[in-house]
Order: sequence, then C-alpha cells, then structure tokens
Amino acid sequence: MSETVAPRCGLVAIVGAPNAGKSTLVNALAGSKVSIVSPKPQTTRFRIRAVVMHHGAQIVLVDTPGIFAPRRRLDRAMVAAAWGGAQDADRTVLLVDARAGLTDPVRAIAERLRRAARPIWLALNKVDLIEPPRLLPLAAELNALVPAEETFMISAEKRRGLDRLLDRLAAVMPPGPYLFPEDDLSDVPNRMLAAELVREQILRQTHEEVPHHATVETEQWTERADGSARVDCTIYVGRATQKAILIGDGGARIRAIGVAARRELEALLERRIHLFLNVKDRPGWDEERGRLRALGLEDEG
Ligand SMILES: Nc1nc2c(ncn2[C@@H]2O[C@H](COP(=O)(O)OP(=O)(O)OP(=O)(O)O)[C@@H](O)[C@H]2O)c(=O)[nH]1
Ligand SMILES: [Mg+2]
Repeated sequence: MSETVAPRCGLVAIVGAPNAGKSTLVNALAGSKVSIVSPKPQTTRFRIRAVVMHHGAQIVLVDTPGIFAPRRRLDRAMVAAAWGGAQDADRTVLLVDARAGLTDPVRAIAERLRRAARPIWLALNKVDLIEPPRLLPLAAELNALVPAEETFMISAEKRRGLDRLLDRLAAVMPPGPYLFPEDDLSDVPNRMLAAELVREQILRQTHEEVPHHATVETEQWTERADGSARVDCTIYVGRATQKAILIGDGGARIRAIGVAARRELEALLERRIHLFLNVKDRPGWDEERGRLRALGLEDEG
C-alpha cells in the first residue's frame, strides 16, 4: 500500500551585503545558473526565484540584491526588492562573507532582521578563504546581534556544507502545495535571462563606472525556422564616454561581450542563438521608471 505524503513547500530568502555570494549560493543549490555572478558588488538587481526539489519538499530560493545604503532611484528600488524578498519568506538566510567579517553594512542588516523578528538562519560563506579558528568568534558576534535558529559554515563556490543546508531547509518546509511545476528551474523568462547574461559580461569585461551605469533590455526575440532564435538587446549607459568604453577599439569590447553572453545563453537554453547588441547613451536612465520597470523593479523606495 502506498502512502500519500502531503506536499511541503516554502520560500527561503537569501539576504546579505553586496558580494556576499548570494547568487553563487542560489546557483549552487539549484544546480544550474539562474542568477548572474560577478566579483563586483551590486550584481543582482531584482529578486530571482529558483526552484529546488529536495527530499520531497519544494524549496523556493529567493535571490535578492545586496543590501547597501542606496542613493539613486535604481539603488533604492534594488534594496526595497531585497527587503521585500525577506518579508514573506518561511526562512531568511543571512549570508555573510566570512572573510569580510562583521562590517557596518552586515551589522545594519542584522539589526533590521532582528527587529523583524522572523526566523533567521545564519550562513558564513567563503570559508575556503579564511582560517577555521576565525569562524566561531564571527558566528558568536553575529548571533549576539541577531539570534539565528541555525548557523552554517559554507563555501558556495567550492560547494562545501551545502548538503547539510539543503537537508535542513527541506526538513523545515511547511505543508502546502508546490508553488511551481516540479521541473521549473527559475521564474526568470528567457528574455530576461538573455539581458542578464549580457549584463554579467559587462560586469566582467568593463571596469570602474561602466558596469553600474549600464542596464540591458531585450527588445526583440524572434524565432527562426531553423530552430534558432535572433535576440536583440539594447544596452543603456549613462554617458557617451561609457558608450565608447563599452564598444572598445573598432568594436572589439562589445564583440567580446556579445560572444561570451551568446555562448552562455546557448549552453543554458541548449539551442542556437544569434545575439545582436545595440548600445545607447541615455543619461539618467537609472532614475527612469520605465527602465526600472523593465528590470521588474517598481519604484518602491
Ligand atoms: N572564494 C570564494 N568566493 C566566492 C564564494 N561564494 C561567492 N564567491 C565569489 O564572490 C563574488 C560575489 O559573488 P555573488 O554570488 O555575485 O555575490 P552576491 O552576494 O550575489 O552579490 P550581489 O548580487 O552584488 O549582492 C564572486 O566573485 C564569487 O565568485 C565562496 O564560497 N568562496
Ligand atoms: Mg547576486
């Protein structure tokens, strides 16, 4: 006789300072790249949900933008999206870069989480980069600020400690119907994925002010008879000088960005893609509601 097991499903928000490794963790737990990663802070701009099935439970991971002191309308909307992600989560995992330690931004986030009085789990990340004896004092300091139900020491990049984290998350997911079909990986539509992969290459291949003053939108997605797709993306930057850097000598930079992004997109979608990039300078795009809406960010701040 087979026993019917009631489904369990819950939302798990991953929050923390920029560059803590939140997106790396979400990708590692999901077993696929759903969220872009870069060595630069403020890589993630909007909430991304990734679906993980583990021990019969559906764990919906919510990757969030790093939380920092916002200045621009874009920044405010990103930080608001991050806090919004934590609001209705069943568990909130505060992810801390163990090498950076207890910085002021981490302290501020921990204090706000404590006031929200929701179940918090603490995960110290990048343990591959530091001496183990430093971990316990850091965990104790953080727990003094925001008492955590559980504490984990992990390396998202080296995939250390992730099995235990996933097991524990699966164990506490509340009874309830699945929120997503079981074979879904994420809630990111392909047009958004294409734009994000282009932005990831901009973050990786340009420096200083360019990455944080660029945004990417997929303007058109055209299916072709041979099974491939033509994808047209527009990159908006704040200034003509940034446009020149992005394009590079004789167009070399933008070509390299396009090639790398196309390869990633082809690998993820398992199909041939023709990617066309168009760069526009548009001063003040980061204050424009239309541009933020294209990122799925309402002006919440
Ligand atoms: N050595 C090491 N590096 C890591 C680890 N996890 C993440 N990183 C690196 O840290 C950097 C930031 O990673 P992300 O996943 O983009 O960080 P994030 O918290 O999502 O950043 P934002 O989206 O900007 O808030 C990248 O260069 C990652 O490769 C880890 O466990 N060990
Ligand atoms: Mg991120």
